[in-house]
This record gives sequence, structure tokens and C-alpha cells, in this order.
Amino acid sequence: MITQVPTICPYCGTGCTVNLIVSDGIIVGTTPNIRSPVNEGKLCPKGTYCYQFVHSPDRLKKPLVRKGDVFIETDWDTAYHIIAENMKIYSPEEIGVLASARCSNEDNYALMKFARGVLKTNNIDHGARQCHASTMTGLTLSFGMGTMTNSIPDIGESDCIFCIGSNTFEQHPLIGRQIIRAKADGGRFIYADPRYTPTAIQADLFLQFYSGSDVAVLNCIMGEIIRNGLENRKFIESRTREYESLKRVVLQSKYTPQEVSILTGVSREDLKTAANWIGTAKRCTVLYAMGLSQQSGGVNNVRAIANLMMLTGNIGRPGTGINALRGQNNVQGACDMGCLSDSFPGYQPVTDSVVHRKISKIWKFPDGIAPPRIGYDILQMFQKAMHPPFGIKAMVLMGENPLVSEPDLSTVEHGIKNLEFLVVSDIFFTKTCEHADVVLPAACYAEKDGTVTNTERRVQRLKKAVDPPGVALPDWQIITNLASHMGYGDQFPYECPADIFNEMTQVCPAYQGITHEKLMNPDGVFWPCPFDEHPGTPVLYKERFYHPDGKGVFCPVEWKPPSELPDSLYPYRLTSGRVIWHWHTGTMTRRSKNLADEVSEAYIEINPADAETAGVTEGDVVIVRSRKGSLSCNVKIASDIKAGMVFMPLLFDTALSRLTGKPSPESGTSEYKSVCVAIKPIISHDGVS
Ligand SMILES: Nc1nc2c(c(=O)[nH]1)N[C@H]1C(S)=C(S)[C@@H](COP(=O)(O)OP(=O)(O)OC[C@H]3O[C@@H](n4cnc5c(=O)[nH]c(N)nc54)[C@H](O)[C@@H]3O)O[C@H]1N2
Ligand SMILES: Nc1nc2c(c(=O)[nH]1)N[C@H]1C(S)=C(S)[C@@H](COP(=O)(O)OP(=O)(O)OC[C@H]3O[C@@H](n4cnc5c(=O)[nH]c(N)nc54)[C@H](O)[C@@H]3O)O[C@H]1N2
Ligand code: SF4
Ligand SMILES: [Mo]
Repeated sequence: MITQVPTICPYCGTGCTVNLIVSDGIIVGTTPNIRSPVNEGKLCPKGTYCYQFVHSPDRLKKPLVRKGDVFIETDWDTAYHIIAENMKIYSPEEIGVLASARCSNEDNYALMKFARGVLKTNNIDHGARQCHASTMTGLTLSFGMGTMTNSIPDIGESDCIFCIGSNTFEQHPLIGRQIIRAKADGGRFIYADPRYTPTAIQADLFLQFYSGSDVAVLNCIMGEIIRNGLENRKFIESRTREYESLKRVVLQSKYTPQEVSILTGVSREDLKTAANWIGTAKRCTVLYAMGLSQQSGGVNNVRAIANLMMLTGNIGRPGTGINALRGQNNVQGACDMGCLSDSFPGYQPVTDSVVHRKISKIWKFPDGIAPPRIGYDILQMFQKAMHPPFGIKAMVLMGENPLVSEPDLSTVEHGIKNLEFLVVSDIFFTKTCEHADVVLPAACYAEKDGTVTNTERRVQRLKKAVDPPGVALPDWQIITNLASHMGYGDQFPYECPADIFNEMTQVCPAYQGITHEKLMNPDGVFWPCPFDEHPGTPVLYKERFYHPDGKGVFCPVEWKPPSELPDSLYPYRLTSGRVIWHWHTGTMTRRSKNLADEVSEAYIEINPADAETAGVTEGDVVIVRSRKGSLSCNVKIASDIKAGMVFMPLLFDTALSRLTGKPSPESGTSEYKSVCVAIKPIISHDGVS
């Protein structure tokens, strides 16, 4: 029998609905869902082929335990017993937990409660730290909250889209479609990026600048808007504070188009045109992603964007706003669920005694929960693991592959090797699993029910299409069973994801009015949805910001050079990112034939002139060396990249993160987008070394 199960694509934060076509318990294909307001009957290649890894023969099927240097298969009870016995050995300060932007809200809520209630620790975090942490910090300072302000369909309503540091057409293709919609209605599209990406092809105005010069460009645009009287005085007066301080900074002579043009490589005319288009638009919207946030000055970049949109009054209406495009399918949800070292669900601070009391009362742990003290974030956990005997000694990881994706890899490697006990739950045996003591087989997206929250804060339902392989279980169920083994069955009475969701809505005010039943509607529900009759909130800040006085706060920022600048030893600026065909550490896309056929090896993209200087040609194998480490890969010559810059995708086990350095102290995010490197040929494409 053939059935069609509509569920949510497991890749990016766009959250498209994909119909999985199931024949006799096997997914044989997909069709795009026509009813979804997000993708309206379209899918990108990853969505189209998102079924191909599900039945891969090397899915994890049974729990594995380490015996010396080998893993042996075991049953669930033995695995739970080993974990429970080991967890008893360590104090709460010695345990770290990583949740997952790849897992459902229910999986993440269960793990968060397990960390705080069973293990009594706030040492819980996840990969969002390397992603939009700068956004959360920056936008919270400006607006009081750190999320995307508007909806995806809303972007198509804009008459000027300013996209900076987001390669939307490759990384959020179905959001890219909204840019085409806006353009078809006469909207203008400004694109700012160091590379001429597939997104740049659509631009009406392309600002190609050196990475790390965003604040200079943004301050220059704001200065021009003010000099030409295009600021929105009414909005500034009625909705914001601290405007005079912004004015003082952006009107300095160092931010005039003439000066900024020299610094960034963008022409004076183009800077002026950008200011004019943004300043005169009726509805201007910003799209941004890792190009802004993955820099040591990421928080300042985000504040500058917030300043620009308040200056022009482009907040709180359809077609306007700041659309900080979330990356992973459920990174928004994992943050909302409180998988952060400093907050309970709904960004309620762990240090707030009223919240602490309220949640303790709902959870009813007889021996209390983690004290109201901020825990370690993901990188602190690995750093602490490097310093036995006082640091982190045991970790539980769900759906994270830090040995490929974390920055400053030598610290992470060292930390993981030092751990006395490591549990990893994944759908495949990853590089990180190699260091585990227990590996748990998880059900993937297509094998479980639950909910996920996409980049627009739209909560949608995941629907089970097929059974998991072997004895694999959904993560929420693994955690529930483990909690029972550890004596907390009463606190984890869940029989299905809806039980968890219902409890979560009592703990998380922004989700309070959402139910699994309401989510039967294919439109989903946007949070905040604080009570039953509430329709949800697609557009934030219509009347007030989330600061207690309701005002948005201008936070002027000065441009600072990136933490490293090229010199004669390391002459190129390396930026890393993604390509449309693959997903991060590649565990899923490299097992999808149609995607792997497109790109199957790591490479470095280099401008033809730089290639000549470096003495390399297409297909050569080169050593790429930074101040932190080195790796080897193939050369791809590309005129799309600015001279002086090189690009690598992060999807292969080349451990690109060997090259990247320490994270920013403000947000914990690393400078992935600008690392200085040297390039040396080792084997030319004709085999001569
Ligand atoms: N196909 C695919 N899609 C994905 C992912 C994937 O792995 N594969 N991952 C998802 C995730 S988790 C995320 S976070 C998003 C990321 O989505 P994006 O942020 O769109 O992707 P990136 O390739 O990391 O970087 C975006 C752009 O930043 C530019 N850039 C580099 N340096 C600078 C700079 O200094 N300033 C500016 N303004 N731009 C700069 C790069 O040239 C690049 O074009 O993608 C999501 N979507
Ligand atoms: N150099 C460089 N490094 C980067 C970046 C960059 O731009 N440059 N970007 C950073 C960013 S933005 C991000 S978001 C991170 C991503 O880094 P990660 O989150 O570590 O990478 P992923 O490959 O998305 O996968 C996490 C793991 O989840 C597993 N998984 C998938 N579904 C499930 C499930 O249902 N249950 C369980 N238990 N496991 C599951 C996958 O098999 C995979 O092993 O990488 C960061 N690292
Ligand atoms: S745009 Fe994102 S959510 Fe939509 S199909 Fe592509 S990868 Fe999946
Ligand atoms: Mo991300």
C-alpha cells in the first residue's frame, strides 16, 4: 500500500512541509506539499532527497558499549544501567549535556528537564552557540528579544530587501523564492557579501566587500540616510531611545562613503544608492545569517542592523523587520525549550528565583532541581574537560557532532579525549561517536511524531511515516526511559510527545496557547501565543518592543578590524560556509546519492589571480595552513570570490575547524568567517608533487 505522510523537512530552518511517500513501510520518494504556506508546493534538492538516508544500511540499530578499543552491541536495559551507574559517580558540576537543533521540541524539552531535574546541572547547551548566539545577544540588547521579527511570506511583501551575509538561495532556498516574489512586484534587492554567490545573481545592487567590514558599511549607510533627511523621525521619537548617541557615531567623517569605500572596496556610488533605496522604501526588510553572526564582532554587526531598521522605522509592519534566518530545522525550538546554559524554556533566566520556584513546583522533583546559577556553555564544557581533575568529567550528547563542527578543534578533541564517560545519541556512527563509551541509536525525523519550530517562530508538526531501524527509539523516549532507570519515573510519565508538549506549555509562557490539536492546521502557530484563544504572532513589535518601557534602544557601534588581518605569512582571508547540496558534517547528505553525486570532496575556492600567485591550478591538492592548524584539500578556481579571499565548505571530515580560533567572549561564537591562511601546493592535478 502506498501512503503519503506530510511532515517537516529535516534540514534547514525554513521548515518546508514535505510529503513522504511510503510503500510497505519504506519511504520511496517525496512530493512537495501544496498546502504549506512556507513552501507552497516547492522543495529544494535537500528536501526532495531527504528520504534517501533514512533506510541507509549503516543507520545505528542497537545500543553500543565500549569494551576497550571496540564497541559491542547491547540491549537497552544494559545501556541504561551503565549510564545510570556512571552518572551516579559525578557531581552536577562535573557533567555536561548537549541538546540538538536537529531534534524535536519534545526531545529537547525532555533532555533539558533531564539535565536540570535528574542531573541537577545547568551545564546544558547546544550548537546554536556557533550559529545565532550573536543574534540573540545583539537583538536582545536592542529590542528585548532575539528572534526573527516577521514571517517568511511577509518577505515577499517588501519593496526593498537588504540581504547581508546570507546566501539565501543556497542555504534557505525556499526563502530565496520570496525574494523573487518581491522582485516580481517591483521590489528592489540589495545584496552584500564578499562572494558573488547564486544569491548575488538576483541582486539589483551588489555590494561586494572584504569580510569583516560590515559595521563600516552599515554605519556609512545610516550616515547617508541621516545626511539626506531620510530617517523616520516619527518612529524614532515615539518608539526608540538613545538616537542622539547613534547620530554622533554614524555621522563621523570616517563613515562617509569616500572613507568607507577605501576600507571595504565598495564604490561610493553604490554605498549612496544602497542608502537611498533603504531610506526611501515604504517597506524594507533585512535578511541576514552567518555572514554577520559568525565573526568576532558578530554582536556589533547585529546591533548595527537593528539600528538601521529602527532609524528607518522598518519594524512592526508586514514586509519590514529583521529576518535573522535560523539555520537548523529546529534551532529555534531547541533554544525556546531552554537548551541553553542560562535559561529555562521561553528564555526565562535560570537565575530568576520566581521562575525557579514556579518550574520546580511544576516538575516536582523531591530532591530539587539545579540551583539558580548559570551553567557552562558548549565551549566552556570542552575547555573544562581539558583540566582534570576539577573540570567536566562526563557528557551526554544528543544529535551533535562537535568533533567536526566546533571551532578551536584542538581544545574540543583534547577535552573529549579527557572525558571519563561519554554518551552519544545519533542516527549514524559519527566521528564524535568514536570517543563515546555508550552510543545510543536514535529514530530520525521520519520515524517520530512531535513538533519543530522554524525560523519564523512557526510551530509545526512532525509526523511519523515509518518505523525506526532495529531497536532505535525517538530521543524523547530514550531520555524518558533513562530517567525512570535513575528513579525519576514520576517526573517523566510521558507516553507520547503530546504529553511532553502539554507540560512544556505550562513552563514556557510563549507557547502557552498552543496545543498539538491546534497544530493539525497546516499553517502551524506562531509563538508568542500566550493563551488558548490567541491566534499567534507572525509580526513582532507592532506597538512596543520587549524592553520594560516598550522602547527600542539604539546601540551605536564602531567598526573594528577582524581579530586577524592578512600578512606575508598568511596572505589570504578564508571564509567557510555551505553549498546547496550538503548539510554541515554531512552525516545525512553524504548518504543521499543524488546530493553526494553533485559534490563529493572537500575543496577550497580561490580567485584566478590569487591561484596564479600561489602557483596552483584547478584540481591541485594543497595544504591550507592557519595560525591554529592545517589541512589538505583540492583547489577550485572561481572568479566569483574577491581577490585576497578564499572559501571552503564545512561539510567534510577535513576538520575545517582545525583552522578556526577561539570564540568571541561576548557571544561564544567563533570567527568562522575570517581566518588568515597560507596555501601551498602538494600535488598538482597531473599527479606531480
Ligand atoms: N545547503 C545547506 N543549507 C544550510 C546549511 C547547510 O549546511 N547546507 N546549514 C544551515 C545552517 S545551520 C545555517 S546557520 C545557515 C547559514 O546560512 P548562511 O549564513 O546563508 O550560509 P554561510 O555559507 O555560512 O554564509 C553566508 C554568507 O556569508 C558570507 N560572508 C563571509 N564573510 C562575510 C562577512 O564578513 N560579511 C558578510 N556580510 N558576509 C560574509 C559568505 O560569503 C556566504 O555567502 O544555513 C542553513 N542552511
Ligand atoms: N568551519 C565552520 N564550522 C561551523 C560552521 C561554519 O560556518 N564554518 N557553522 C556552524 C553552525 S552555524 C552550525 S549550526 C554547526 C552545526 O554542527 P552540528 O549540529 O554538529 O552538525 P550537523 O551535521 O547538523 O549534525 C548534528 C548531528 O545530528 C545527528 N542527527 C540528525 N537527526 C538526529 C535525530 O533525530 N536524533 C539524534 N540523536 N541525532 C540526529 C546527525 O547525524 C549529526 O551527527 O556547525 C558549526 N560549525
Ligand atoms: S528550503 Fe530548507 S526546509 Fe525547505 S526543502 Fe530546502 S532544506 Fe528543506
Ligand atoms: Mo547554524
